[in-house]
Amino acid sequence: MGDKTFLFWPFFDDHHREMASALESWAVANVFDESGASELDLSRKYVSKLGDAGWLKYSVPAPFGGKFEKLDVRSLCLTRDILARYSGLLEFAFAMQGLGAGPISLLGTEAQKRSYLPKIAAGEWVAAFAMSEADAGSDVSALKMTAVKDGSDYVLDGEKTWISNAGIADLYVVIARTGEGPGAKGLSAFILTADTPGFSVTEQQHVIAPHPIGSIRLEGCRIPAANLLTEPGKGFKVCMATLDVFRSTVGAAALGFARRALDETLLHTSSRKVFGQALAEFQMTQQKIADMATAIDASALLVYRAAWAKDNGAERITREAAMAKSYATEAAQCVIDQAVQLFGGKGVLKGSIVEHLYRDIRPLRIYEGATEIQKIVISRQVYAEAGDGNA
Ligand code: COS
Repeated sequence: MGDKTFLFWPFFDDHHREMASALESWAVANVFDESGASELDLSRKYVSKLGDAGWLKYSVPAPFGGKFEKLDVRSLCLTRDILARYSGLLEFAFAMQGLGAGPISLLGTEAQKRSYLPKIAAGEWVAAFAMSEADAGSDVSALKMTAVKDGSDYVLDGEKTWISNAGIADLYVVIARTGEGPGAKGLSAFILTADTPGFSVTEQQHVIAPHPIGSIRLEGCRIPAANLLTEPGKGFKVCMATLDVFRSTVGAAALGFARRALDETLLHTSSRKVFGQALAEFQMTQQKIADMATAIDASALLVYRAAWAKDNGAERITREAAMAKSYATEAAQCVIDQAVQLFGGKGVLKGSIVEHLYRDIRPLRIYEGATEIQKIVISRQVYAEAGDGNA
């Protein structure tokens, strides 16, 4: 990693700095040669590797195989920031364990946590968060999957799509309609294991930054009511509370991609000669580098501000997380685009690092709440805080 000065900002403690240094050395030594292997295989192997090395302990709370009493959002962000510099797939494997386990970590009962979290922290089980449907991506309140109470069970029917880890996950947190009220007020969250009769993976989707993602079908999936997370009708709040935590970590992953792009660009522009001098000597290059570095620091300030606020007891970080996610992902796209520009032809050569980063960053502006949704969230919060009736 190039610039490490941000680790001395007041957001961090000594244990964060120690973890960052150890993780970086581990990442350098443990990234696979990913060429030719399937993203499903690679992700499964990365989850095991991360589990064996103890890095997934950051994804769950301490009494259940984790590192800290409650999730430490700064550690989650730092981990994504660092892993993203070395492999988008490795970073993804780490992130999805946290997101899939997140609703259980944040809102599960003692028994639910005890049953599932240790296996996720050890990398023995792969986790997934199943919320989106074909007609319910940004508008969560429109989702159609049903869960009907039948004695001491619930029976789930419907389809989900754009589910990360579909095909390799052992456990899915599924959001379904239980009908306590209209729209967002009639949803509930359930824990469903992939061996439940009636569960199937119907499609693997192929995206520009390859990772395991696909569609699942639930046909008469019967699960015990003990697998309900919190109360019936609270499913929307489960989603929003989980996303509040993990959206800032998406910003952190974007930051990692942008940092790698800047580091690569510094090396390239220092050695590449045009018109008799290094690219770095042109003021037009220097302006681009200055903009890239400033965008990275501004993103880091927003990401780690959100994480620090949550770790320091904020009940909700809706506004801070939405700012961190939208700003850092959009900024990283611009940083990487400038890197491609400065690499010239090499920047668009398939397999080059900046070409990979150019594809890696794009989905982050969409998943876990597109930039446009984050802007709605931010403006509502700003109006609400100003006491304006428009919120
Ligand atoms: N934490 C806790 N509760 C929250 C919350 C949060 N961050 N955000 C909203 N809520 C609560 C609200 O307080 C409200 O509760 P009451 O009815 O008790 O007042 C309820 O949830 C409904 O909130 P709201 O009216 O704001 O819901 P909307 O349907 O208008 O949806 C958006 C708001 C668009 C912001 C939401 O649907 C969203 O984030 N969509 C994007 C989803 C997404 O990330 N999709 C990609 C999936 S990839 S994993």
